Amino acid sequence: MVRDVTDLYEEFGEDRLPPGQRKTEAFPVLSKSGTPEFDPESWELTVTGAVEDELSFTWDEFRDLPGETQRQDFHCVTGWSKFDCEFTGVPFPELADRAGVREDAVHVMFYGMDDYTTDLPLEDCMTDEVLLAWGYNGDDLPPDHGGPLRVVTPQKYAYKGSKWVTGIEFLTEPERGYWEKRGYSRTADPWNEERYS
Ligand SMILES: Nc1nc2c(c(=O)[nH]1)N[C@H]1C(S)=C(S)[C@@H](COP(=O)(O)O)O[C@H]1N2
Ligand SMILES: [Mo]
Repeated sequence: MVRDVTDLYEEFGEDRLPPGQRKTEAFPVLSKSGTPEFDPESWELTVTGAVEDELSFTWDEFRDLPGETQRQDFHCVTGWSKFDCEFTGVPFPELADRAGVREDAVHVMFYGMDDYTTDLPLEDCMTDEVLLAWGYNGDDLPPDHGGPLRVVTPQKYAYKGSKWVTGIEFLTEPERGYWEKRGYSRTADPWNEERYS
């Protein structure tokens, strides 16, 4: 079963294609550095910080979590948008609920295996469309696109979705991630063209 969430733009703007974006059929790869190696034996995802119970998952444990498939759009801040991507994975709130988010948590930092980081306000993450995705169009998520596991954020520019994610940290104060330190927006709403801060 595929849940179509491509209408979520209606919450944010008039048009499915955000202003200043071009639609592409390709799926370009955008990485700040190379594609890291994945070893299913040593891979670990940790959920830490302002939570009741810090969590860690092996690859097998993570794959046993209940997942879902969603049809989503993908908007890169450099100006391309790809419609109708089918991602399979675990909704962020499912993971947050398992850890038990503390009341003083306000922000989230995601960590990728390539030393990427990106941050979002907690409330922007607590929506089912933010997926920790291992599947793409019925297959495993390709390594260049963040496999084995990435975050996707269809309501934000795609730099908010860390590829090769292995860490999620709940923060009591906002902090800036890799692109956010370099001038990109902390909130990154494509319909409001929040590209830079
Ligand atoms: N770990 C990591 N995640 C990342 C990036 C990166 O360089 N490293 N690039 C970001 C940017 S700018 C975009 S547009 C998307 C690109 O995803 P894609 O390569 O699958 O198109 O991943 C985002 N997540
Ligand atoms: Mo991007």
